[in-house]
Amino acid sequence: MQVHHEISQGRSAVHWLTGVIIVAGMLNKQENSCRSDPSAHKTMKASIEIARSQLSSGKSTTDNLTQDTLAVMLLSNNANQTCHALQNLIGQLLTWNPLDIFVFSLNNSLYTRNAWEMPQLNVIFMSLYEHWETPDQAGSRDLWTASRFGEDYRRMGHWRLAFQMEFALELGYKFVLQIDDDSAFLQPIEYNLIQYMASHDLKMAARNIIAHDEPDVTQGLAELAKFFLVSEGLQPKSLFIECRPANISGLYTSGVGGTQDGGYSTKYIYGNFVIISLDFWFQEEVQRLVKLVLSTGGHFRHRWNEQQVQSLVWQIFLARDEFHLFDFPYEHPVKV
Ligand SMILES: Nc1nc2c(ncn2[C@@H]2O[C@H](COP(=O)(O)OP(=O)(O)OP(=O)(O)O)[C@@H](O)[C@H]2O)c(=O)[nH]1
Ligand SMILES: [Mg+2]
Repeated sequence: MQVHHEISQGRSAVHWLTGVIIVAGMLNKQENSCRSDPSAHKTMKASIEIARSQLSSGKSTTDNLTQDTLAVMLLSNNANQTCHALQNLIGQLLTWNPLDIFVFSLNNSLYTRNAWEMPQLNVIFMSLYEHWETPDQAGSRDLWTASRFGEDYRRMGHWRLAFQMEFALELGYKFVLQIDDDSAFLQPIEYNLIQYMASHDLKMAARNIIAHDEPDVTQGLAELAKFFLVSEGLQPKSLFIECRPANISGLYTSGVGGTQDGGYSTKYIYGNFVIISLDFWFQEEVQRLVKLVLSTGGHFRHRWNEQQVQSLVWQIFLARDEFHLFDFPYEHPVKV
């Protein structure tokens, strides 16, 4: 893939190498950092204010710069994984991609109220606190299916759907990179991802898509999609390609009631690397679907998590050429 462009701020290899060293040192130092006031984080608004003040004390950020900057949303409780992920992002992505990296954690040693300052990069550690929640709609635990997936794993999916997008939108970003702390770019990405997305009019992009999810983790999602399409009077852009028969009669949870031969494939975008346009995500009809999902609690109860829901958004709202599958060398999961 060849993308020709200009980067407004050139960054040398020295910069990112320096960054790697600083990040490693910073994570060590933070073992002793003070815990910030939990009550300050309780609302989305409070978290946005904290992030905003940290951004303003970090690298100079104008509205325009924020719009050209990728908001990287990294969830982690593990200092080693976080350090590895930051080193990888700085080493492989930063040269061509202006980044603000938000690390959300419950690990005291990982967050601080002070933005970490580096000339062309903000790494902002945020506490998860009240945002790491089990929604009321999840109901009691005995209702949850796919019991091998624990509560924290489901909270991760809920947080990605209910918190991270709005947080980035309010801060003025145009694109979110949702990435795992065990994701790794194996080579430098020598083009600008936002410019690539914008110039191709792409709304979502991923690095991997998987043909089927595990059979018991999508219970009811197809039926909810059917309700949404019927009640909204919508024709999906590509969802029926994933149904047998390839129309609304094939939109059902496969395997329920002895119907293994047909139904929804559950093809999904792997959630460890996803870029989403916030203009797209916050379109009214997309939000109606996201809010419908959240109101049912099915994403938590049945472990649809964010990845099945984001995939449904893709298949309902995006034409083939509005979604992109990158093919750069990449690995997940990496263990450090
Ligand atoms: N803060 C926090 N982050 C979590 C927690 N559980 C998962 N995450 C993060 O959520 C992201 C996805 O979790 P993973 O365990 O990598 O999920 P996965 O990729 O589906 O599973 P693997 O294939 O095993 O990597 C990672 O960045 C994790 O660090 C948690 O309890 N607390
Ligand atoms: Mg992972």
